[in-house]
Amino acid sequence: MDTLNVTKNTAYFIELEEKYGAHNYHPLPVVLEKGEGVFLYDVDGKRYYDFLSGYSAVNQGHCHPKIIETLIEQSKKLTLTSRAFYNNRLGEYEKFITNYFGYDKVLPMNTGVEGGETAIKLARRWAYAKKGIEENKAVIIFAENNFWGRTMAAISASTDPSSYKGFGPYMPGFTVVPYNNLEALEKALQDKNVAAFMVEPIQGEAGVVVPDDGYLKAVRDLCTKYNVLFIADEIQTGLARTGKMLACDHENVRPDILILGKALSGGVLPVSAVLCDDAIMLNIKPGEHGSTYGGNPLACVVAVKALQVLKDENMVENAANMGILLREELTKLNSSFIKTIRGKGLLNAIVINHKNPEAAWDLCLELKENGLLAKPTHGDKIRFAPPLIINKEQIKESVAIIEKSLKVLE
Ligand code: PXG
Repeated sequence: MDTLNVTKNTAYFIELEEKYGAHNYHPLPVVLEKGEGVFLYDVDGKRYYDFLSGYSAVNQGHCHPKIIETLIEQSKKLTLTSRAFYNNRLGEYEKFITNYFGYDKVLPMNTGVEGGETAIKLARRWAYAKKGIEENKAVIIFAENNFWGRTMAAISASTDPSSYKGFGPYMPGFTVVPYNNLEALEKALQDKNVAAFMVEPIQGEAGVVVPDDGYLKAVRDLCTKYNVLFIADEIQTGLARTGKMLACDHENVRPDILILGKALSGGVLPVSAVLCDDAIMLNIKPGEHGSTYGGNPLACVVAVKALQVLKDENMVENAANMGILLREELTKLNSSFIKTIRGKGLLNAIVINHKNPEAAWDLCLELKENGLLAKPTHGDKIRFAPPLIINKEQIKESVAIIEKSLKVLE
């Protein structure tokens, strides 16, 4: 149905994916072939504002020239050695990123979900080696509606049936408390076997759910009080996305374990990182964790450049300012079809108010027609998260596209 309105060229590529690829996604019917800054271009040359940014992997903008230049230079020299040997890029990257975020050590991985897995292994090991929890008894607490990927551990922590249903049995030792609920968290922390609480400072995939002011600070205090590790999943919220370098910076809290991914490479290759201090990190010994590609020299130089670019181009400040403007302009539309506008910095979502449950999808199709790409999440929510280099005029033009597109819901 969705492909009725597309060109022959577009239909060709969609049909290829349908025929030869697993059906584990339901993309919008647009086939992209080029990205530049805040824009994407389809195979017919049509230009779009990218309001998804690869789920916040492309904070620095598509094909950022400095990141790409770094990628090309290093890729001519050395790309992968494995961790069986040292390479001349890893140590420099480790020094750079630990200084950047203020932790003793980093453990490099690739995808975000591997970062989450790594954080949990670190927490369990710390619980046995340092906290004195009996072997195999450690408990990790998660928040309801968390999303941190698709591995068996990640779906075992999930409360979303479309993530976990039909894939059991699940990982033991996980419990879930409601998000943004300190009472429930404190109750769960009474269990002496709790090793860690792993939480997104703003829940991304759940629909950009922003907790009450003071939540993160209180989580920090509770974790300290009960000698439990605070693991912040900043894979989507981190790296300037919310108008601070980390979303935890909004409340000046420092997690015990920080997980980064996505924009750590500016959308160029999968690079994730887990940061913590020695008392936690050094419990894992040689041979006990790792990854073939983790810490490869290409990823290392790309990550350094991706982090430098965030600072050099003032993306924290721009995300904060453009986020305020975006929410103001959306509010001014005063549309009866928008129930809620929420977010921080350039991590935003609207909740659609419409009797048709397909309304958010229909609106995204219309946005695409009018030159803006966004994707619904959980039915009625649409994330608005452009690259952090977007400017005032571009925000205004984007909101004009949104205003025009909303008419499709009348
Ligand atoms: N943590 C958070 C907060 C995330 O949003 C992950 C971990 C996992 O990252 P990787 O790199 O393993 O996907 C995410 C991922 C998708 C999709 O279809 C992914 C995310 C959000 C929406 C869709 O892969 N975020």
